[in-house]
Amino acid sequence: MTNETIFDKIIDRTIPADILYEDDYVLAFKDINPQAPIHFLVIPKIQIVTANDINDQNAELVGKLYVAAAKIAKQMGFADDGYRCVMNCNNDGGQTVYHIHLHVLAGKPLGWPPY
Ligand code: DGP
Repeated sequence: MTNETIFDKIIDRTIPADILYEDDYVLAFKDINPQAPIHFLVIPKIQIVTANDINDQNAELVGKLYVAAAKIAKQMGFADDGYRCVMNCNNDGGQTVYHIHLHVLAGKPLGWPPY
């Protein structure tokens, strides 16, 4: 599956998003349906469909999602309080957009387990 998703439209600015960070490789923007006081997504600018498609060739790019999350956490001032990074995979994981994205949730103590 390599169909375009809504995230391609956010990358090319066809639809608006509240963008927090961008570099040559990744884009970060606020989640439209926040599940915590701070909730944004970090996505690669090229489509990787699910976590199952992460491999040795794209591992460095996937690592950049975490690098961006850490940079933003420091810039926004919640790095020391803490945060959660989640990547949902396929149906049981709750994935609805088939372009991998790191959810970054913060702003309060988060519950565990997440169900
Ligand atoms: P997931 O269920 O893990 O695939 O998460 C998809 C997330 O994407 C979900 O939390 C809502 C968010 N989302 C879906 N469509 C849009 C959109 O058009 N704009 C923004 N900002 N977020 C979106």
